[in-house]
Amino acid sequence: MTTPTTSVLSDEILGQLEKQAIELPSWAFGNSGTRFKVFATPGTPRDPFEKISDAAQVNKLTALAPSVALHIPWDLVDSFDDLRKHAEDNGVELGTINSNTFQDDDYKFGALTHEDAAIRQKAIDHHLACIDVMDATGSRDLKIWLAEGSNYPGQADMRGRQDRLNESLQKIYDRLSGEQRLVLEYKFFEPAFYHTDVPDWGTSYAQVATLGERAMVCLDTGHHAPGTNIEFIVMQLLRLGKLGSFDFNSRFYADDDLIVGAADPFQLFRIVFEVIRGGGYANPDVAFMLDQCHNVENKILGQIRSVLNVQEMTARALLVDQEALRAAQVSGDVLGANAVFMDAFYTDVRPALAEWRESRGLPADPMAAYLASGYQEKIEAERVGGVQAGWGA
Ligand code: PSV
Ligand code: MN
Repeated sequence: MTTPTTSVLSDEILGQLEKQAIELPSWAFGNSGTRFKVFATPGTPRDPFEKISDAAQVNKLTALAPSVALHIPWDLVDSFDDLRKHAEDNGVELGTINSNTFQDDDYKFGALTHEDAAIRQKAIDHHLACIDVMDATGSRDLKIWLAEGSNYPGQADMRGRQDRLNESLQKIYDRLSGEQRLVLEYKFFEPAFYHTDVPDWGTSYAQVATLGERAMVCLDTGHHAPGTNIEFIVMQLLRLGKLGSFDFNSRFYADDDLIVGAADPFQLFRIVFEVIRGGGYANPDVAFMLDQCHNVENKILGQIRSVLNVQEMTARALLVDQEALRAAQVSGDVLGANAVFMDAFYTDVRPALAEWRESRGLPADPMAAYLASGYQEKIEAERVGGVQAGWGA
């Protein structure tokens, strides 16, 4: 086999790749685990400022991750102005604000859908407080994922819950201003196991469609049943103008939150291909975010690996010869069309990307550069004492 060179990626493709921006989740830098055990790791951040510092390392070494998503209340700080300044000093921005109505006893039977108007109002008020945070951080998107549903047939009035959800969302949406948007994430199960109030893209779409133009759908790649054709959903939401954002991650079984592209790189390629095909790539209306946890691997390296995986599959998707593909499709050349698609997928773009990185003053191998940087040793030495941040703190 010959070694690919930069010629594998044309200047036009490199120009497209230069526009790529992937938002990192603050919670990826905290300790996380399963319901069985959360492992502590030396050097784990103890507050949101340290999470931002770690996220900034990923951007410094890859130029791919210019913003960081926050989760409220996990990332509450006394001064969001200070946090914003800390981010800017470190070369990144504060991004999407995620609400959290899944860790409060009042929400056992629902939050925005609850039968009790007082609890619904409490959940609405939490979202309004998140919008206040957005005003301070300059964030554009409010991302809402709801842990609401029921465990047993007959337990809940599913129809009434949809109606209450819509009313609650409208109250939240109406508080947004300027460029701010609401993105509603869906998930087919967990923590409820019989029915979930926003289980699929269709329900999310039905809900946001009535709110207004700046209400969109968030697609978390880990939130579908096995075998779901996720790229079809991507195509449809782009077609409808309602794909607001991605939460990228990988799953083998449930909502595993593993490194994007680790479980099924071909699926990631297919998804990114449809994003490009549908005009969603490097389009500010479609935010690329990660939603991952690193339970056993180094967290900063896990995030570097993740953004590189997205970049590699994007480069491959950009390599698809769209004209040849279209010609094969029109002429009914089934295997020819498939071959055009697979040729791009099987092209190893890694050497070309490494060369390109070096040409831009970035390390050819960001993973190795991180290990050689001394940053990990520094945080392990400095961050002793205090309480390590975790998923949920
Ligand atoms: C829910 O499983 C989810 O995907 C939502 O995006 C939450 O905000 C996030 O995970 C918490 O890790
Ligand atoms: Mn998610």
